[in-house]
Amino acid sequence: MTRIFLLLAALVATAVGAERPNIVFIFSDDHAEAAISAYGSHLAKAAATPNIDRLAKEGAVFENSFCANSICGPSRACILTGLHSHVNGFLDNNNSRFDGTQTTFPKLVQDAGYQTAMIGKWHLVSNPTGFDYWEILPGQGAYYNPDFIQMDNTRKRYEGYCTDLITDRALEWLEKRDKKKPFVLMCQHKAPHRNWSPAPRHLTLFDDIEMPEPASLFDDYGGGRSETLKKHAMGIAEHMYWGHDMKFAGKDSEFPEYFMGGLPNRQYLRMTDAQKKQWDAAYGPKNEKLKADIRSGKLKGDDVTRWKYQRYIKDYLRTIRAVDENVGRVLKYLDDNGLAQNTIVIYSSDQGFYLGEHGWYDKRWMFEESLAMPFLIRWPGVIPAGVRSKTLIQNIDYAPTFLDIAGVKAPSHMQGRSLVSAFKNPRSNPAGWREAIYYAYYGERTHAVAKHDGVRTQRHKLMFFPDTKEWNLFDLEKDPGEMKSLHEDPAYSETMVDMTRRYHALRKTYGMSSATVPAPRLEQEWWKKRHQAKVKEARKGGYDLLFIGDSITHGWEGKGRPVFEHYYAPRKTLNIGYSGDRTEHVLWRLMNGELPPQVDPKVAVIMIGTNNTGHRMQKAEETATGIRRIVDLLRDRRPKMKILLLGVFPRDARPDGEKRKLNEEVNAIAKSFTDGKHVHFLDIGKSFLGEDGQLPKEVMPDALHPNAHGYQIWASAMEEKLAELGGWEKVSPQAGE
Ligand SMILES: [Ca+2]
Repeated sequence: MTRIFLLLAALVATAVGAERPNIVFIFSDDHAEAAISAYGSHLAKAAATPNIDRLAKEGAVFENSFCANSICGPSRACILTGLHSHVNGFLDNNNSRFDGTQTTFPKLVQDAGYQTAMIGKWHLVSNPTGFDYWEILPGQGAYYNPDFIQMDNTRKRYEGYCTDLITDRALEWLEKRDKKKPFVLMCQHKAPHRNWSPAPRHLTLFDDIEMPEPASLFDDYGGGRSETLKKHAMGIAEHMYWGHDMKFAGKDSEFPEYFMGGLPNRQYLRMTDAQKKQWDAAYGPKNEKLKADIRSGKLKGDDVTRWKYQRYIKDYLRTIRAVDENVGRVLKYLDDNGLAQNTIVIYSSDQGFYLGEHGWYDKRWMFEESLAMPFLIRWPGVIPAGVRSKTLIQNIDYAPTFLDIAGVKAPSHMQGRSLVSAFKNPRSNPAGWREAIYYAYYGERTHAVAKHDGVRTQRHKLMFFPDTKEWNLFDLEKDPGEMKSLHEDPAYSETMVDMTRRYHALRKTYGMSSATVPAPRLEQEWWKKRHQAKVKEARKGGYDLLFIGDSITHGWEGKGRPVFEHYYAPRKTLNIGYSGDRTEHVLWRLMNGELPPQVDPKVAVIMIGTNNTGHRMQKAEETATGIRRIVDLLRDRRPKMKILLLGVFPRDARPDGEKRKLNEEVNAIAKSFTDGKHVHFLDIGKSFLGEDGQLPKEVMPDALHPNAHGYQIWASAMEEKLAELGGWEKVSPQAGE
């Protein structure tokens, strides 16, 4: 009796006493681990980061922390969703727009009673969702006197330096928040992103010292590494702008053999007169000296590259000095307001950056410098102070982690894992932890880095470049600088086999295939126009039924129109079938405007896959994975909607036709996607066939597309199920059919 009472009392005490912790997530842009002294590097001594290091002293540093796709927008999308880029839809910074209607961790913690705020660099094109308060930089934002987009979509310009201002806004929100609720604050800096413009107070910092150079500043890209490396456009020697990057006046390069012209320093153009004066006083004499030295022949060739490296690295580290000072301000606020004990503080950055390694600036490659994301965390009472972890963690883990901390069960579709067990015992891997991470970069115009993907274990890294069909293998223990690929080295043949197996296994685990990477067909004018028209039509809303598919569904607007008018027009139907589309195109459309909040039908009918298999580009299993992704996407965006998934219609006139068999294989897999409640599978293929199994010309003249009669067969065959799912009265065929 007493024992039970004590137990109950203890439980009550725990429930009352265990206030859920707050989370302050301080995030920067392009901050390489080598530029954080807690990580230790050739720069650690010259450019210390004492405030960020405080997190390491009072908490943990994760030494094997990686991104899933090394660019700004995509990394942020991975963090919000817990999903790899091909699943959350934000693949690159050129063509992507974040689909804010999908499930994200801020929405879920908000539902669980947390206050959420997002302040600073967002960079996901669409406005934030899931935040009680947000104030964001437009796109990349500006270092000097930046504009912030407000929640009412107006813009407000603040005078001052961006890193200071973002912290000001964050501290002001902390001050004004509802103090009875736990919170998640995302304080996201622009710095140290290009063009590395220092704060006025740091303009001459490091003027008296030389920064150490990385060993591979003059890399020749040999050693069996991919031939695509040589084609980069991110070299310190070749690709630095005179104005924008190197901070000379004007846009035209005085020494075009060394500096690119064409882009002025746009930050300078934003400055006040006082700011310009300080800037000119700092850069003017240094710039004049460089000009004189090149003119006199004192400085030439590789020595100019060395000078450019110094200019670049010092500016980069100067912007980090401001970040570090502002991390200190946030930590002080938490100390001064009694919040330090129950607030988890994380410092991270969207990906790493090349600080001259391989002769580069920028990111994107799967090499260590840009694959790595700094991750330092302080969680008093949970994470032991001063530990270093080797556990392989990735940005897809953050969402499940934050949910775990907030006491919310992570949705099963999230691909990352909660790091809480890794936090509690940072010295060893949690039981059953991953042995490798998967990475994919999709290729962009910017900086000419080839598309590639790969896997990394504690010791090895395998990369694949699909355009040149090259593999690269690295032994990170023996060759941490990744200067030599071992993919053809006989001593590594077993490692190669093992890593290739891991590569294929992880691609399968994450549902990565040609059928699941969202892809538009915007280069085709008719497709682009149809998409624009459908987005407009979708926004009108008020639909009870949604058709999703390819040319066969598209045909409801052609040969199927009379049948459509009879059955579906009265049910307020939106048809988003597109001739020639494969699953990957449908995925892109659904995440890019064809499923706005106004489209909330009772039922969606999906019939897709013919072109995946028909063009013989994809195997049945791959096609099915693409169909699965469409179903999962709809389940996530419209949890109440019923889905009628139709088996892919038969192709080929003869029953033993190859395409016919392939579609049957797809259907055998797709059948298992049903959950009996929201997702229903129906294979009406047989309705089109003659008794001998042949596909009659009177139904599908080209053995692929139904004619008017064929559409009647389709409507009749699914009417009973459709009426049941939509709660509609069953429609009978028109007289004569
Ligand atoms: Ca970035």
